[in-house]
Amino acid sequence: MNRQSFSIAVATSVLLGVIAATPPIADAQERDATPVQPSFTQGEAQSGITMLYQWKGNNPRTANVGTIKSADGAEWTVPAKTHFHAATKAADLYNEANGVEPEGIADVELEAIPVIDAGGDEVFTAYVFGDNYFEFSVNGKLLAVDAVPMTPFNSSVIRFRTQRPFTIGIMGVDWEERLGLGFEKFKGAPFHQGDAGLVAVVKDAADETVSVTDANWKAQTFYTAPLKTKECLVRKGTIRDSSKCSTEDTADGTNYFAAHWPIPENWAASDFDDSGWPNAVTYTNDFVGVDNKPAYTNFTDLFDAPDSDAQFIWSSNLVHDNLVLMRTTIGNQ
Ligand SMILES: [Ca+2]
Ligand SMILES: [Ca+2]
Ligand SMILES: [Ca+2]
Ligand SMILES: [Ca+2]
Repeated sequence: MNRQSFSIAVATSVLLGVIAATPPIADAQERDATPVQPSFTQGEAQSGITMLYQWKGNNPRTANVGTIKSADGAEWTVPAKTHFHAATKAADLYNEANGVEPEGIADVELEAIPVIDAGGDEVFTAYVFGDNYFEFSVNGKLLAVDAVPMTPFNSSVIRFRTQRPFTIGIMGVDWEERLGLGFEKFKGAPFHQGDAGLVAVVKDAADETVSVTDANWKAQTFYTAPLKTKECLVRKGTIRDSSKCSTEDTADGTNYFAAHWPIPENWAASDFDDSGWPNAVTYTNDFVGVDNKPAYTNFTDLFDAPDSDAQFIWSSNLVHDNLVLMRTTIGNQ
């Protein structure tokens, strides 16, 4: 319901003596930390198939999106509804597709990267490597999106101007080729379960690190697949735990399920209440498997700095959780 009809509904409820007016459902569920029930889909998305990006080089992949309906009639964009075409692309730290392949941070001309206005006078620089795709917001404003949705594995720099305290919101997407199923086609395996992970470092104008991804961040999943059965997904409060779901590849995954949850419209805003979200889970470089990815390994002095080591983060399941929202707030100095 829109704001006006909601106001009318509230007024009517009060007139009728119904004290507890019912707010819009997503809002109420987030505020009360009442678990939001997922919608389940089964099989591969067949409609709205759109190509976002095609990479024909090493490890060639086509990144598509599609739509699929759940039994309750809701339509879901998989693997995620993105702003890939509409939003500013984050500048390349390392991107083979654009021929940007510096040996290290010393070879990156940071001053040439435009500063995006997020309201304020202090300039910050964020360095992000995501498997596979991210969208980066500050105080609810989308500043930039990953230039490559799936492959090649790239990394990005975002310079922005804001003031402390400020909230960073990152949408992370583990891309897929079997849309709606969370499977990719990998080295001849037609239904392979791909994994995810995101690492970020934020520095101030004096090159001091003000934030690294770690277990203090919040992370919640909104799309979990493939699920061999719906029952392997355990929901307890706001915990969405797919650790009991099989991570095995399969010869035919077309009957597998997926769980989808609606994304709160204001999830990236500074005043969004993320107290019900789980803390991010950290993963080692080895577990994520970055040793053959120069978009990461050329910048270990950034991502693995001994005094401020950024951790790979994600929700509790690096394989099944394919759309994860992550948040942190950088306080005053
Ligand atoms: Ca990417
Ligand atoms: Ca992946
Ligand atoms: Ca690290
Ligand atoms: Ca996955």
